[in-house]
Amino acid sequence: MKAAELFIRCLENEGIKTIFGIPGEENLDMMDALLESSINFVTTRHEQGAAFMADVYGRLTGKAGVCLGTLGPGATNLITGVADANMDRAPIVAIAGQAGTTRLHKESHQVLDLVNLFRPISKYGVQINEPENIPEIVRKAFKVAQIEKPGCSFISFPENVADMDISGKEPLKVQTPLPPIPPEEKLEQAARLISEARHPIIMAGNGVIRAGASDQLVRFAETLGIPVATTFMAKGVIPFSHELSLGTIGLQSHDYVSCGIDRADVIICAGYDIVEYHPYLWNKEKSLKIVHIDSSPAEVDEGYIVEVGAVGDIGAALDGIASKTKRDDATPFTASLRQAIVEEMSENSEDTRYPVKPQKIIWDLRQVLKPDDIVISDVGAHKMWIARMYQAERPNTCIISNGFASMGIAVPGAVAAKMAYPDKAVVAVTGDAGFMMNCQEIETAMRIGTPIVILIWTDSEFGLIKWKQMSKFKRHSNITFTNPDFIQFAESFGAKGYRVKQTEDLQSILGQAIQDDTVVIVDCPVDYRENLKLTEKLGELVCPI
Ligand SMILES: Cc1ncc(C[n+]2csc(CCOP(=O)(O)OP(=O)(O)O)c2C)c(N)n1
Ligand SMILES: [Mg+2]
Repeated sequence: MKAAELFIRCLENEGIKTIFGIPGEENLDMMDALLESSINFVTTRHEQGAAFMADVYGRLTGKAGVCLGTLGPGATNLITGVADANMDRAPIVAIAGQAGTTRLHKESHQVLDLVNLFRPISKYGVQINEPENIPEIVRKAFKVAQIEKPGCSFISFPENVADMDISGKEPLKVQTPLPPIPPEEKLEQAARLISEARHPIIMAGNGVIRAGASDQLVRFAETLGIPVATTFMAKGVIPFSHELSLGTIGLQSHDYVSCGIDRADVIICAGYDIVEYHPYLWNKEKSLKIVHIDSSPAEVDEGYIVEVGAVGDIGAALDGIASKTKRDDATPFTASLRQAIVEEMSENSEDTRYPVKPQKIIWDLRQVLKPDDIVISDVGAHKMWIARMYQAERPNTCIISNGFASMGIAVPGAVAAKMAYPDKAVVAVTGDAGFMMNCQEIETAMRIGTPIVILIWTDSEFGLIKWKQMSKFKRHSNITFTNPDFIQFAESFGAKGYRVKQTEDLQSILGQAIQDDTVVIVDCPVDYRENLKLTEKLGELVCPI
């Protein structure tokens, strides 16, 4: 068989059902070999869309999402989505065609050193120079991408190698290594520290979701009566409705949930990545005692000096520590704080002023979605509001990019989420600027039949940047633009569009959009005067505990 066929067989062997991408001249053999395979190729309208689809697919399923582009510009177009996946710890395998090995040593049409280009944004990167290495390369790429901490593997596939014949080679057996159980001694040390703590608190990160250890986390918190704050990327790891939940932490401002950390003496960081929330923002005095429970040793940071580290299987660590800890007083110290947080959530639930307040949009969205439905946020002011106020009840139901935090993830991400979970309603929540960065994927969604709702918070501005400029300089610069008519835009793709003309209609429009069972844009004018009001409110916050 041809090397390209062996390559596709190896992808099938990894359980790959879908590849997102755009064909090119230098991957002709791969595209042709796909015709004989069980793998579905989703042709996107931009390689960035393909990379974001693979990113969200990987994040939701734990299996590497696969994206493909051609050499040169096809590969560079993949980069933003790949970097996003790599920094958000989503498993992804990115594949690019490459020129033949006979012209890689010199100036040559569309040729870039792709392995080097992808190096800072991948865990493993390699060029296939010999067909016989394909089974090892593909196996290694998937293994490295999927093991903790997950990220990107990049494969460059020169066209002359793809066209070569190869015989006697088979895909390698897929093996998934299990994380080791952390040493008993470390669990005991952690238990001792927590037993002696007056006000311990948990900060849970995305690692807990990746480890499938949300139940263990909740059990740990309940057994020991310890409140839980989650990072943006860990939303839903404990249901917001749980009395021990303090909601989400990660805003730069001192938020309600920060009051809990201020009062804590020991912080139990489980599956937490500092990429999400700088320790200097929550451990200014460097006085908190840190218990680090994670799949790998802690990053070095002067604000994150670990007292006890339990490295390995997160669920086993949580169970082990809980069984060894004795707390004399297991009443959570944060009851009044939780009450203030819960009350704030519904403060604007009846507010019908127009344009719609961020808090009200989120409230209404929560009302129409079931606990297992999925929201994918884009990046902007709307993301801050969603992180703060969207009440997630289950892990992986509110997807936020908070490592690389690239605009443009929501629309392609929603397409991938709908492919992964066809029975769940999927809503992309996006700013008007981020929407326009990957709106071309509406065509992909219509063509492949993935019904999604795209809820645009329209302000004709880079809302988040205006918020920051106003906070810092009390004036703003270069943040305004105009939008197309989003309704006509949707209709031009054969999709549907609704404009929210009065706040009273929002909830029924959202409900209808989900029912419509096609791609639907909901254009919702937003009142971002609330942004600076929130900054002022949090600036004057008197902690309720
Ligand atoms: C690709 C990319 N470019 C620029 C930024 C910096 N940035 C973060 S938020 C933002 C504005 C987002 O505007 P919009 O999508 O309208 O959302 P809004 O803040 O108005 O809710 C910008 C420019 C980014 N995160 N990603
Ligand atoms: Mg905007």
